[in-house]
Amino acid sequence: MTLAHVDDRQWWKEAVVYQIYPRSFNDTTGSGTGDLPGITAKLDYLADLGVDVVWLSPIYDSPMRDNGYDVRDYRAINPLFGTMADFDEMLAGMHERGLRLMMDLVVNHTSNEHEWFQESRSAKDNPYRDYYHWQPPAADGGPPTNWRAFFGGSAWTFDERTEAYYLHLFDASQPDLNWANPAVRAEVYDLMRFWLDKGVDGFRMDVIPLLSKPPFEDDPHPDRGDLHEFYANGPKVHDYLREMNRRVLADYDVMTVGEGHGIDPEDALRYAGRDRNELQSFFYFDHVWVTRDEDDWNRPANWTLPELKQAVTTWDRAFGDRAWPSVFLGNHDLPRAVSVFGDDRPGYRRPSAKMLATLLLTLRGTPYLYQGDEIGMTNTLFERLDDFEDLSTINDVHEKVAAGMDREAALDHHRQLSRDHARTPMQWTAAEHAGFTDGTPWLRVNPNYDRINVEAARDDPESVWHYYRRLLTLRRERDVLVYGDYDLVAPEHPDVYAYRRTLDDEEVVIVLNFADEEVRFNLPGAPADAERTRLLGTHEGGLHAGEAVTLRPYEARVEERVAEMSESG
Ligand code: TEU
Repeated sequence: MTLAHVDDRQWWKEAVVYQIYPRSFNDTTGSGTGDLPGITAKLDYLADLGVDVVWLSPIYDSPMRDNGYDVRDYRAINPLFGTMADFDEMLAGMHERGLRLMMDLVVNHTSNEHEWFQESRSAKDNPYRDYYHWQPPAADGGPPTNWRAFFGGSAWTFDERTEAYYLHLFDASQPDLNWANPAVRAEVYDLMRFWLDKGVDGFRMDVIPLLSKPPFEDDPHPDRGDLHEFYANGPKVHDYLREMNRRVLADYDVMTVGEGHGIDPEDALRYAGRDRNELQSFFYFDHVWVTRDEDDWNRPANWTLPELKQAVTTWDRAFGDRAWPSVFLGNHDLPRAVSVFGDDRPGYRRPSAKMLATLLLTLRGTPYLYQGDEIGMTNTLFERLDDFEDLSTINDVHEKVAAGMDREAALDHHRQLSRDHARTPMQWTAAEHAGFTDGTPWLRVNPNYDRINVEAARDDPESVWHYYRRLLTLRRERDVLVYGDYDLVAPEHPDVYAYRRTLDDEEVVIVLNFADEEVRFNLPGAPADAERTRLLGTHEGGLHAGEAVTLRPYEARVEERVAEMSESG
């Protein structure tokens, strides 16, 4: 099955991506906000870690209501982050070190402070009017449809100036662009070329399934939990992406990945299938949904390992040799991976963070590693609503309280899974504010920075950081870890996630213990006399074929079957 991919080697299939959330990465000015020179100063760090590509969350000029996912000017650098000269220097520094840069393309919506929107709202006959979705009030003067916004409330906001409603699937400060207007599409293609011509190497495309809207009619199921099913995959979205590919992407050797909920595997193949000429890859979120209430993304759910395995495996199979997967466990919208999928209690944090690193870097697909996960950064403590910065968290608490939920209960959801957990400043050292800033950080540093920081991790050969580095080296050396088939073993096992990666006569077995206790595990289907050598693991000792083995809490093992006539012996 994978042969098609081996025959179609691509740098972006072999790459490991590191996501930087610029506001929280490294501050060089004492403003309390990370900046581009701060990233440039850490390029040696990234090269030393061994990643290949940086995905930079938005750095464009923005009022920062949604931390840059509300763009005011697509061709200007947010002054909080620096200047265009800083950007050019950062990009040159990346390329000098063999690193590539993916920008975040946020073009489903702009900020309401974008010039296009300012023009658009000013008069009904303004040339920019159709850059956005305007609708007259319903007969009762209310919003044109019952659509709800992802960040709470109606998806329509009334603008008195022209007595009309505009559409915003996210916050009211993020009006949706009207992709049905060819002038809008031309603007987007132009701004993409602007960045590509500067030398950027790709785009992560924000909420791409939402570009084309369904007809402006009532959602028949307004109370359903996941709104995406109604808004995503609109009638023209594939026409737009094919046009974007033809008019822009086809001219550059770049990496593209689509982001967004509300897609099933068949939809994903429409966006990222090899023969589709749209995007190269797509993120899936089903493994994250496993940890959430199916009717409320902002509510944690009890989950089991077989469900997680099934989500990942279903998507791997669906992509097959028809599309290339992208995998992640954390990003800027999620709580910390070790706190969700692992165990952040003292004594368990380190092995479980390494175990998750093993999963991320040995699944099939391009791995996306989120800043701080390489040192096992954890969720932090948020007590009061005032401790949060994220607008989606704050809006959700308000909405739940207004709907009658106990305030503490509403807050508790976000104490577990607010987006702010991922956004606390990067922990570089044990110095004040974790060495992130000399000023006052925009969001409080996690108090565990005195123990969990890059400096301490680099000094300790047993750290999560060194383990990541070894894994990254291993992945670079082994085609089987990139292009090999993935086959799940023991799908129903409640504690162990085990799978094989195979390519021609190479076979690597990955065994991960997700339990906080010892587990006996017998690798099914392993011939009793097959020999295995250990490539990497969280603990000492090797798994012997056909033999039950005792896995220690959160133990991970990566082992290779030694072929009989193996040249390497
Ligand atoms: O997120 C899109 C998205 O899928 C949201 O539903 C997201 O999961 C949200 O965090 C739920 O609370 C993208 C960006 O990654 C996010 O940071 C932006 O806020 C959002 O789009 C709007 O641009």
